[in-house]
Amino acid sequence: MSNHLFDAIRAAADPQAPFIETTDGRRWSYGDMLDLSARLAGALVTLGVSPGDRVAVQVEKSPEALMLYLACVRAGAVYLPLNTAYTLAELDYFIGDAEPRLVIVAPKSLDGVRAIADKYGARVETLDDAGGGSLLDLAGKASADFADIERGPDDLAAILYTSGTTGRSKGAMLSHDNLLSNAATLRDHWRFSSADRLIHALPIFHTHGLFVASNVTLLSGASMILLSKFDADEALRLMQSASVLMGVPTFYVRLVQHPGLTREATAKMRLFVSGSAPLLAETHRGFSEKTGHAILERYGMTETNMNTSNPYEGDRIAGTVGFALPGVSVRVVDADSGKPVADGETGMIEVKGPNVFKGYWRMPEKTAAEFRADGFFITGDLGKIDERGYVHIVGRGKDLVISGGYNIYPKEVESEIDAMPGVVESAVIGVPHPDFGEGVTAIVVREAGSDIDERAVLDGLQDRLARYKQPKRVIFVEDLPRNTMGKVQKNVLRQTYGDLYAVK
Ligand code: MCA
Ligand code: AMP
Repeated sequence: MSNHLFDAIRAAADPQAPFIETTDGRRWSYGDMLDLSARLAGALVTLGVSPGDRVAVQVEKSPEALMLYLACVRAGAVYLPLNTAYTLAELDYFIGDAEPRLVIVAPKSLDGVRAIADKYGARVETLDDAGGGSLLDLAGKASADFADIERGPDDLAAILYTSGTTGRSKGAMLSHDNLLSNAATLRDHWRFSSADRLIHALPIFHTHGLFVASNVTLLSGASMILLSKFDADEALRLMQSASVLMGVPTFYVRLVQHPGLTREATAKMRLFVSGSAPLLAETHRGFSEKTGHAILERYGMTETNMNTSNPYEGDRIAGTVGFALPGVSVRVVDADSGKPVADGETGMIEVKGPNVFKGYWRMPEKTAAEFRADGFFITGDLGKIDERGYVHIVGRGKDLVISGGYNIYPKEVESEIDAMPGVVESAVIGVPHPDFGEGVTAIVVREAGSDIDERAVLDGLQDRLARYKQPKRVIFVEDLPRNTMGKVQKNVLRQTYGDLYAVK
């Protein structure tokens, strides 16, 4: 039987070749990958997972967690990874909306998550980051021969939630071919081969660490060193035996500040990729001055996988995200009329190609609203294409903050703050931050007589929102600036508080 994505992964897998190494010295070959993903797929089927069922996963990063993703692909399930920072309040929404058959959690979260899963009729099993948990116990009893479930190019492989500008998060439905076509394109574009060794320091619940980093490695038969999280000392040490690093701009900001970043330290590396948020030109230049390497910046979205990339050979220009990837069409249009703007002019970036998702889970109207009649997806990013064809992202048409590569939708944070006693209203903005790129910042108007302060606002958010969404600062004002239409002028606030996090 054919399984569109896994057949390609299997074809690239030499059972003897190394696949994953962890920093504590554990190793998995491609043969181990085939074996464990088969056993886990068998365990999923035993637990009642049928083709098309969602399997929600909130576990710490580990080789077994990656194998679980592959097991879902093999079992024809829809993998639904969840940020480990999400609170129970946030999980309740995802589980209620996606209605997974099965939820896999870290043992420490079992009690809290079980109460939610019970409510929505989902079963719960555990997986820890040290090779234990009830799911692995079951996998241990399953066969290493698993007949992969038939899946075609358009069948769903994953749903990744991406926060909406209004209302709740939307589940982006990604098909087998969305993932496979993009990973194959990136493998070729970035010249990946089985000789590569990736420093994998990104989380594996988002597109960057899960699909870009892992699928590209798998399709090349390359290997990776799996770090539980990014650490500049560790990354520099590993550069002696690795060839590629993929990271968000914060990785590179921290590396540039590190005294150990030198030409010698990076001499064995072939490629440094950055994405998920804008890489400052000064970081690009600083890195290049210290190492001689030009960071390769690319641009993507959960809904579209990767759209553009700076060239492998040719100029990697700071402040640009390069050219449309082969097979992907990128255009810049006037946001209102939908008509293409002249070269060099700013407009809405739209994309079309095999990389673009199948729509938002159970939200046909929202899906329809984000596509043009000719099939182009409206990204919400503002950009321009220069005379050499390089795409520049110059802003966002959507109210979004990106902090350390994580997206935060201000509306979600504002709704939580506005619901607190003593608050009239709030505006949440992103302000330049030396480490995270943008720092989430709340500007709050209190009710007359209320003594609510910064601490109280932050404490109130503790169990409601993941830590990275919580404001780094809360500032109180008499009134929010508004335009004549009564709309809050966030640009004025961003200007007023622009140097809040500036290093003095
Ligand atoms: C951690 N904290 C954060 C963030 N990460 N706050 C804001 N933004 C963040 N991103 C909090 C911690 O909870 C902690 O809070 C404090 O900040 C300092 O933590 P620290 O130890 O410095 O953080 P870290 O563990 O080193 O993490 C920073 C990080 C990490 C390495 C940048 O956030 C990260 O790996 N980000 C990558 C995100 C990513 O993969 N994005 C791709 C999305 P306290 O001390 O108060 O408890 S996919 C995507 O966007 C598209 C498709 C694309 O194009 O790729
Ligand atoms: P996500 O919803 O997590 O997939 O984030 C996608 C968003 O991240 C895009 O719509 C962009 O706003 C932003 N993004 C990703 N890569 C880049 C980049 N290289 N430069 C600027 N913004 C980026």
